[in-house]
Amino acid sequence: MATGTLNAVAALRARAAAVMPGGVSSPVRAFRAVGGEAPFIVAGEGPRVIDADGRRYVDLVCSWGPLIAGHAHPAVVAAIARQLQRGTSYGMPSPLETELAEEIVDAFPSVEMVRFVSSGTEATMSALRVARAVTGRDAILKFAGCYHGHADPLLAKAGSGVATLSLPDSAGVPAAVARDTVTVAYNDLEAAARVARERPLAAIIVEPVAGNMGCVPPDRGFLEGLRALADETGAILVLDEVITGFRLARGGAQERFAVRADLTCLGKVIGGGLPVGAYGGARRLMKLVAPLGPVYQAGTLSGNPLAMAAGLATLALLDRAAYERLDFLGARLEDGLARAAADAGVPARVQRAGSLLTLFFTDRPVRNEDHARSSDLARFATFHRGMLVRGVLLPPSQFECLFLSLAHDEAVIDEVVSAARGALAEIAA
Ligand code: HOZ
Repeated sequence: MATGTLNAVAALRARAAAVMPGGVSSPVRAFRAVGGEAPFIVAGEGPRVIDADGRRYVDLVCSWGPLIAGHAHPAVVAAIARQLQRGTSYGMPSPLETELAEEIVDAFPSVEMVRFVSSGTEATMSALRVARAVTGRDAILKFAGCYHGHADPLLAKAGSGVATLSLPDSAGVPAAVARDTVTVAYNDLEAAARVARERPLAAIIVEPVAGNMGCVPPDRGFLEGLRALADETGAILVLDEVITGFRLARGGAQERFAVRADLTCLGKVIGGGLPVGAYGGARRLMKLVAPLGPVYQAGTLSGNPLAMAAGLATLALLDRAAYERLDFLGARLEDGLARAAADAGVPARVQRAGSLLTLFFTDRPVRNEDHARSSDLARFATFHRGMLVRGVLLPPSQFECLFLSLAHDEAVIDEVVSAARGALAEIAA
């Protein structure tokens, strides 16, 4: 693909739009919520991406979370290259799967056995199947604004792209399937308790830190309350740690908030930038999965050796110092953005958990999807465009998190804050 030619991006965009809906492989990438045009990326280097016109951006998307080591980290590239020489897929067990499963079991005390799949969507969909099999119940409880992938039962009030495009839910979901999904507001433990006591639930599924309505941490006691509710009612507590797993801490949100899932869903970081997902839990639950038990689930590329190699190389970088560093960088960015907004006189609120954060254009705490939706979306769009022209690529939606990586350093964070000062000054004017 020719790069460096002025307007290469515009030509690529037109070609893509002719053959792919919206010209993209995932809806938020079409920039519909922020206006302007999505850059076409041809390379990533550490904390930056480069588009087909040769423009460089500080990348705060980080592939929506997997790139905790940054783009093309030498250790990850070397691990993939080594594996590449040995083949790309076997469709048979390989030792790398066991190694990665052992890392996960070691990091998550609630997980004794793991099944690898190819995406977070598959992980949550399969975890629900296990929950339904073990409880013999159909209904599930989810929280508005939490996104658990695009399986039919999980698209109700699904946050992420569904919220970004202002869709109520998705078309094409059978009414019979939708009936079994009950939704209440995130952080509303009372509403969750009411539902769980009224209706036998197979599962309560939640993002322990919501990352798909922007960054919304759990209120104190929310996760512990859900744990107690699941124990009381016999529902399976599914923690969707696709974003938080190995990002907030090695043991994810479960380590950070001292809460235990029955089933844990993982993805993103454990694949080091290659497609992967996983679900796991106690042996008594996971032994229901075929071939040990009657819950069927399979995949040609599941446990793919390239993804396993990239995941293992990434996890090898994530020691205590790495998490301290990510937290430090997150705090620096939080502080810088909050000060920049205050200095510009623009009402804004930065919410953060470790290295994921969101700048909401609102002056009140964002505790749930309604709060997130009531922030000033037009202002966010202006801010997004202002950052892009200043060389900073933000997720193109108020309802997604910024992600930092170990490749972002103090100088890069300061560059982002300085761009934000410019973009916010424009908004204030
Ligand atoms: N909506 C997902 C992130 N929360 C995926 C976005 C994408 O890959 O485009």
